[in-house]
Amino acid sequence: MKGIPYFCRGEVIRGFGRGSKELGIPTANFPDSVVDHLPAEISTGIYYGWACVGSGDIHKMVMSIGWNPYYKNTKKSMETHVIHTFKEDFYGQILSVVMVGYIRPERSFDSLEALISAITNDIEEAKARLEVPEHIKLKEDNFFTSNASTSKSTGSTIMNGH
Ligand code: ADP
Ligand code: RBF
Ligand code: MG
Repeated sequence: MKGIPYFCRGEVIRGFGRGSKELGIPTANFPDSVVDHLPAEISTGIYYGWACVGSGDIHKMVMSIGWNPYYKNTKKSMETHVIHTFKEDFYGQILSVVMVGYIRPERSFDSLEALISAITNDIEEAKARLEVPEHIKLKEDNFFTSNASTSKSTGSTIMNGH
């Protein structure tokens, strides 16, 4: 898969407010500055990798990149579901992620239940696929420990392949 691993970070902004959280799948949305920096070779679809909020712990994640065909969005988005239960929301904080693998293209579904069940499968897939030395190694990358991840002023810093 071209373009990955791909490292990026940015501020967590308010998303579409569709109540993903109520469905048990909150997704932290990146601002346009991060979305617009995505290289052309990164195709839309569902990715998995590692994520960390501020200078916190590194967790597994799944990310959706694209137009959410189920909702027919007109704007491309990057939404990350961190596979961890947080005590509080983290709007305004810096989310650092590395995308390490691709799961599937985005698609539309006949019902919200079908969308949720596909996302639940993606989460299980991500959990399993991340358990290999090649991916675990990236968790230790100094991208996650460098100062930038704790600094708000570097909110839209993009780093790749460094
Ligand atoms: P929005 O439409 O504003 O993105 P969501 O319902 O998708 O709203 O909720 C996303 C917000 O939930 C995130 O911005 C973050 O502050 C919070 N949140 C709590 N737990 C998680 C998690 N495990 N993964 C992603 N975001 C989470
Ligand atoms: N939206 C879609 O329209 N089609 C998809 O195939 C799709 N897959 C997703 C996979 C994951 C892992 C995540 C986190 C989101 C996905 N979404 C998809 C985005 C979803 O529509 C959005 O998060 C909603 O706000 C959930 O209610
Ligand atoms: Mg969201």
